[in-house]
Amino acid sequence: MIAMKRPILIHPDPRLKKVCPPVADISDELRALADDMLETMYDAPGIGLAAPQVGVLDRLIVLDCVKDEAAPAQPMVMFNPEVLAVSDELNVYEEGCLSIPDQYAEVERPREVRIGWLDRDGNPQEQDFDGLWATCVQHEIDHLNGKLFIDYLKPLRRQMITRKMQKLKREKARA
Ligand code: GNR
Ligand code: NI
Repeated sequence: MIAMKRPILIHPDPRLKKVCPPVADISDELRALADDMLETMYDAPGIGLAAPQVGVLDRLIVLDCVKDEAAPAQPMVMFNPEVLAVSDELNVYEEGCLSIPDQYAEVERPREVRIGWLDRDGNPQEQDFDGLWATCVQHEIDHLNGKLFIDYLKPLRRQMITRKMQKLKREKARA
C-alpha cells in the first residue's frame, strides 16, 4: 500500500463549512484515505488533519501530537469521533490550521475531553485526552462540523484573516 499526499484546501472554501455525515462502514477505500491523510499531515507538517481539508466530506480525522522528534510516532485514525465528556477546566492554546496557513490565534477550549470513535478495523474505542492532544482532537472534530478555529475569534479579526487567505488563494491561482 502506497500512501499519496493530497492537496489541502485553503479557507475560504465551501467544503470547509459543511457538516460531514458519519461513515456507514469502514471500507478499504476509507482506510486508504486515512493513510493518505496521515502522509499529507506528516508532510505538511501538522499534528492533525480532517477529511474535509482534503475535500472528502466524511467523518474521519487523523492526528499525531507527539512533538518530540526522538519519540516514536503515534498516528491515530478516528472514524465518527464524538466528544463524550469535557472538563469544566479550560485551557488556552495558540492554534493554527493547515487550511489557514501562517495564521495563529489563542483559542479557549475544555482542558480534557473523553472521545469515542471507531478505529480503522471498525472497533469502538474510548480515551481521555489532555494537553495538546485535547486541543487538537477538538480542533479536528470542529472541522467535521464545518467549524474553523477562526470562528472563535472576534468578527473583525476573523474577517482580516479571511481577506488574507483570499489574497493568498488569488496569488496561488496566478502562480
Ligand atoms: O498542525 C496543526 N497544529 C495545531 C496547533 C494547535 C492547535 C491545533 C492544531 S491542528 C493543525 C493541523 C490542522 O489544521 N488540523 O485540522
Ligand atoms: Ni485545522
